[in-house]
Amino acid sequence: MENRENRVLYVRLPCNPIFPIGVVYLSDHVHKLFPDVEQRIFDLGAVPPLDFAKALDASIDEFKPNLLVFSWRDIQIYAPVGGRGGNPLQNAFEFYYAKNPLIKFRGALGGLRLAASYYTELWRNLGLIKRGLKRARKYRPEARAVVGGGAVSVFYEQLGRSLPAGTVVSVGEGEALLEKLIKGEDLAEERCYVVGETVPRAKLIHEKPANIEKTACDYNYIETIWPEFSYYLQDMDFYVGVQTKRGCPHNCCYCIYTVIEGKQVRINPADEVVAEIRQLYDRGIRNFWFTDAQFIPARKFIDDAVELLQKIIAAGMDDIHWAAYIRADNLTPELCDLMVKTGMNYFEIGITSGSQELVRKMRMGYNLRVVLENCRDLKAAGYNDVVSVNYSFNVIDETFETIRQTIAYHRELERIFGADKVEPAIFFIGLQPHTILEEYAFKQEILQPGYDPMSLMPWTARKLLWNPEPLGSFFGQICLEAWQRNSNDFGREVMAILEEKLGCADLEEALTAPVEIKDKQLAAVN
Ligand code: B12
Ligand code: SF4
Repeated sequence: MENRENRVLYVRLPCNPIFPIGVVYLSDHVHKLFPDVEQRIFDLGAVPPLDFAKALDASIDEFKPNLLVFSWRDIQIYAPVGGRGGNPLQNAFEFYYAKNPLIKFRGALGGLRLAASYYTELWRNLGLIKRGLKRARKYRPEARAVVGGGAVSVFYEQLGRSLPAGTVVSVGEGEALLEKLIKGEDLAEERCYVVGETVPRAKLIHEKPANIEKTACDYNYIETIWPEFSYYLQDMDFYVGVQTKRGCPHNCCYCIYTVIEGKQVRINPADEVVAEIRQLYDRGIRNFWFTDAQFIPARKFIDDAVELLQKIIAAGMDDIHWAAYIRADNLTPELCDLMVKTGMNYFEIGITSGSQELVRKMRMGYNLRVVLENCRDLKAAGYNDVVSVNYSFNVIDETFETIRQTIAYHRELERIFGADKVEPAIFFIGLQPHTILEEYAFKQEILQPGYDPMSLMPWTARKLLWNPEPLGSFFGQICLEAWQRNSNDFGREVMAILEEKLGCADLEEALTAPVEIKDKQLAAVN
């Protein structure tokens, strides 16, 4: 491909209105390397569903790209919240666990509706990719499609089967791959494969991402190639994504971020991050989501977080708010103070369990006692906003005792922040490929290698929505009761019912893990 001829169209596939930071960064990177390449961003997240095909056609007819960069953010929908096809967790649990046949039937119907909407979205997105490519080839017969993004990174092996031959399927960050595509270079070394030509290498997802130092995104340029940019500027409650680092060094058994982004943490220079925030700030944005897998992945990155927050203050942006995933074991009083001063007004901590013993078995590397101490520091620094605490019950070796410990832990967090400020987000793990938990499921013969991780067929979905017996049905009943009592406050209801039924442990018990790990199975998997 001659540079001069390249016209790159970025199509963000339909998605809830989350800022399409992935394509923004990719196009910024390409522009910095190849200023002559014509680019355009087309965001289907800002288009009503009935108009998807028409709008895509129009965009291709107008721009006539020879390279179509499709960005697909999310596919998996298990969550305790209302998804696009209803509340997936509730439907599944009603179907699996309800004793009342009417509720079971409602769950089955809900599940069917959900499966229908899931498969419709899947096929619709695949259809949009095919349609776009075909249309572009009317103008540029050599036009090529490349697909990537969070969803593709997780399901790259499965998605390739349904894409047109010649499509490049990308895993993880796309900057280096696009560079090579534009230069017309060989892709063999990149984290990708070409449908119909190459097959994904074994362990492709475990390969390290390219080490590219990120500079501030140039929004002056972005707004010239993205006519709908203003859509995201209108709603002032919107949290616009800004990345401050990539990678996570941890090994949490169910998590794939650490594989997608790699274990090596790469810090985006603080001055560049601030310069990027400044450009958005000058356009009226006041809410930012630091899209890092973890904002403070380990203690050695505390200084980087401090530097960034100090520079935000020095830049005089004192009326912003920000949110992020925070490993609260990596805070210091100074950092807490800066977090409050710079306007952090929401954060999520994914401790998964309040039992130190289980946290250790899940290989999460958290010291729960330290988390509590740091939360006290954060409160003392003046943090008065909401913290969402992600719990996933029944991942491995859960017992009534460890549940009681989780309740004790949660109540302590409530004592620190105030019960109204601590939101228990009850997730059940959606099992993902390439995780330690998947290997564990193979070893335990819960899943067979070759299963389809994207299947929503009830017999597979029941295993992928991780809630194994013997406690599976117990949790099923608890959740059903919680939805019945108050589905708008599901997490708190679950905690209340568990406490009514099982009581609450002594906090000290929760914080102390027995030295001897009885069950080393999960640890042995890795
Ligand atoms: C931050 C984050 C959030 C934040 C977003 C905040 C915000 N305002 O932006 C919050 C908490 C809101 C969130 C919510 C959800 N998230 Co989320 N989130 C993430 C996370 C940690 C980072 C995403 C991100 O912005 N990264 C930074 C940008 C720059 O990277 P990027 O967009 O991925 O783009 C890069 C690459 O993907 C690639 N790329 C992107 N497009 C393309 C295209 C091509 C052709 C190529 C070559 C490359 C390429 O290059 C880009 C630049 O390097 C990822 C996990 C991860 N570590 O990636 C999950 C992730 C994207 N989320 C996921 C999910 C499922 C969700 C939810 C749907 C969960 C739920 N069930 O409720 C919700 C709802 C989202 C929605 N659409 O409504 C999944 C999606 C995959 C899947 N399993 O289906 C991920 C991958 C996590 C996971 N492993 O499960 N999320
Ligand atoms: S700390 Fe968070 S991002 Fe890192 S491996 Fe664990 S769950 Fe994943």
